Amino acid sequence: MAWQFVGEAAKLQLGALQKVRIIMGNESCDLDSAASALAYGYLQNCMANRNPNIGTVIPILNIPQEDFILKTEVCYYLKKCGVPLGNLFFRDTINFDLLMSSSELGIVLVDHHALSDKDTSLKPYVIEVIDHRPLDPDWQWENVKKTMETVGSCATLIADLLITQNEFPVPEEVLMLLYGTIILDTACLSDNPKKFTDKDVSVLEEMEKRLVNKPGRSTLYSELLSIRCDITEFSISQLLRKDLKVVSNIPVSSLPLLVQDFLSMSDAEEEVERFAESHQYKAVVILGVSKLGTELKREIAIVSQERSLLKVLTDSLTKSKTPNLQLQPIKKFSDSGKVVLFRQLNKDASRKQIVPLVKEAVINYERTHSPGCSSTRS
Ligand SMILES: [Mn+2]
Repeated sequence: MAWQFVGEAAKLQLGALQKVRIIMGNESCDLDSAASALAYGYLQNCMANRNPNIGTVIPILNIPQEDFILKTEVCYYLKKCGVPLGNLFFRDTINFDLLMSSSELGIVLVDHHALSDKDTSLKPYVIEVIDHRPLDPDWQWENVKKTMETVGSCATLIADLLITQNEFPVPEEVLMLLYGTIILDTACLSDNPKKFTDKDVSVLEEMEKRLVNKPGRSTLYSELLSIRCDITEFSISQLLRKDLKVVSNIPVSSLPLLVQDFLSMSDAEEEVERFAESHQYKAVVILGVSKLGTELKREIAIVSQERSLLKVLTDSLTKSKTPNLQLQPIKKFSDSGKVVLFRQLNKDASRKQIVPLVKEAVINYERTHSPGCSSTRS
């Protein structure tokens, strides 16, 4: 039972622990972050059983608990690999302030190494970093134990640490958890675009030698991929939250379906407005992608009650030259006047390119519309 320590940690009274070691992935809580935290937690817990200096090992998922259900492939695959989902700690169910004041706290960052603004208070407690991104010059982590190598998946680095040690057994369920993660992160070692390195391949092959019940690579990949895209059970607001980036207080939500189809769901427009109201967003930008076979289609909608903001955002996206999104209006979709919808003919432009355009538009808008702003300028 590799995950027994997860269940045991759930029963403990956190404020009463002398030493605690938290293993934490990044805020997207994708499969890589979740699997890396759990698998490294397993190894650390084995070490802690011999070395009491490590303390109680607790892997946490770095999202609010209510958002866990949105990470369909993470829920599914953790469960499949035997992780007791009901015993997991999440970002809002672990009390860092309590741990900082009552215990000797050590934090291991996996699958990221740059802390977000809200996490900077954790910095003095970080004792180890394991990441597969290139080193961020602002986050050098001097005097902290570092395992950093640019590979396809952080799970590759964790698996490497596990299979190159022989002090502790590596259970099948721990290997499987990492194995599926590497398959998903590297798109099953696909060449277009190439998301893997020689190290991902050699680690994967070594794992295959050890796995007793291994599914075929491509079978496992399509299984995980189809579950990641399975949105049938979601409400409108869950869909909007599933893959969300908020920039200048405007949410830019990515959906795995065309925006037309999304907005055709019953009460979708009202639900989007309710979502905006409840978070005090003045507008919502929705990006839809659908892939049928090899054909990729993209659409963008902007929803806002504020006509002037709607216009500023629309102008910014339609008039952008870098990149030129090649937006083509889709005939009036709603009579409310609060929604504009476009087909995006430039298929290469993704949210990464669109977010800066939204940000710039909002800054311009606020400069001209926020009361008192122009009068305070000298
Ligand atoms: Mn990763």
